[in-house]
Amino acid sequence: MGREKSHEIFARAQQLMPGGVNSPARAFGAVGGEPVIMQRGAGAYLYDVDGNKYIDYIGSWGPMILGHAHPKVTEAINAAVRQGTSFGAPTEAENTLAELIIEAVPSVEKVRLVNSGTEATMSAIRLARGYTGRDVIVKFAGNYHGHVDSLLVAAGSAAATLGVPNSPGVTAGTTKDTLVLAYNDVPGLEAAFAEHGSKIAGVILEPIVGNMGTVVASPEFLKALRELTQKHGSVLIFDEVMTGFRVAYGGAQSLNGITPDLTTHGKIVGGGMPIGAYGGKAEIMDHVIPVGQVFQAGTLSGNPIATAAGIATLTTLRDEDPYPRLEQLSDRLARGLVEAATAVGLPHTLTRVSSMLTLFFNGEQVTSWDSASKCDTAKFGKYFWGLIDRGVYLPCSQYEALFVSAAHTEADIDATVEATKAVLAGL
Ligand code: KE4
Repeated sequence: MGREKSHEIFARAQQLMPGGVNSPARAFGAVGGEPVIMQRGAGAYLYDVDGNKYIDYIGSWGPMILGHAHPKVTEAINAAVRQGTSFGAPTEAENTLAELIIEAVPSVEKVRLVNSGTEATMSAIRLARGYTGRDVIVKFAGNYHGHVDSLLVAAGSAAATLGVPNSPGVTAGTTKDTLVLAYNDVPGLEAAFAEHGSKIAGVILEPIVGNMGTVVASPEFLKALRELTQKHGSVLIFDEVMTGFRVAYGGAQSLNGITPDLTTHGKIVGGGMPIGAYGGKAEIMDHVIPVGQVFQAGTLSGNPIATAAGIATLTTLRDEDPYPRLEQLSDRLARGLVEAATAVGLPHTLTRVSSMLTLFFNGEQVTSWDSASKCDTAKFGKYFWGLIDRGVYLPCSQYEALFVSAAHTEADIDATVEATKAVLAGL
């Protein structure tokens, strides 16, 4: 499997862009080697510039639940682009996409479209602060919400868990009001609210985490989150940028039965085009400018091309309901991966919710960053490259979720399992 052209293009890319990429997630930093330059996608497959074909399980980090270049999405984009690409004025398509999100997610009564998941979470925490008049935001280790300054924090001194910046350029002032707690840790959450409750504007979490690998919030944790935020008048924010329309049409909240105050979306709602959204109770959302005072704006927010792609994607998901098939395919894949790992005695666990899943190179159940951080990431890197060389393209980090699309087939799944068996046998 030659990748000469890829190597050439990447060498040039490194002279033009930091690390040769426009997002570090694609830089293969966690697995070594250099990224593969892709030429095109079709259904469940990606094709690189050297003509190699891959069964794709990244799906653009989540958006491509229908598969690449789905005809309905492509047609919608083509039709929209002929009308012009952006007007900077309201369009009816924004109503249509907003209605689809509101219909799908009962806790969302009003929604604001933005251009990325980061913008959605940044705006949601600003809204929580503006609505409550408080400063403190709680987040959880191992949860990622985009590159929002105040959320780029590591846990500070164990006691206070006050956030200290984990990126140069983020000031101590920006993160001093961010509390970082352990995911699935109910006593820790209770202690934080006992000490800071009246100052906590909001709590943001991935209700099913994708960013430390797939990790599920326990029912006790979710119940405590809802009760404590309710009791202290804090805003509960579900970051469903990844899980929204992924794990179910109604997202994680439709599975766990917890009603958040605000929800953020991204990825699938744009069908591969740049879109994010934040929404929730009208009473909170009406604090957003121009109705309220909380400022947020965006030149291309709700633009005609992105909304066309999002509308086509969500209506196809709603009308064709691929979720039972995604469950079947993903269960087949999960069983095969576990069988392959067990056959070679590899310490592993696997967590799956619908079509997002992670095979952890770790014999301990992963429930928080503490357990996730014990994974054998070096061995994962070898597994990753072994699969690449056999035409299977996984997320390039142990701390990501793998995604199955409606375009995958049983044959793709079985080929992936066979490749896994071959690679693990050689590790
Ligand atoms: P974006 O700004 O990348 O559209 O969304 C940020 C974001 C917010 N919330 C959650 C739960 C997310 O997973 C993300 C982005 N996810 C990563 C991959 N896990 C995006 C990959 C990348 O940064 O290139």
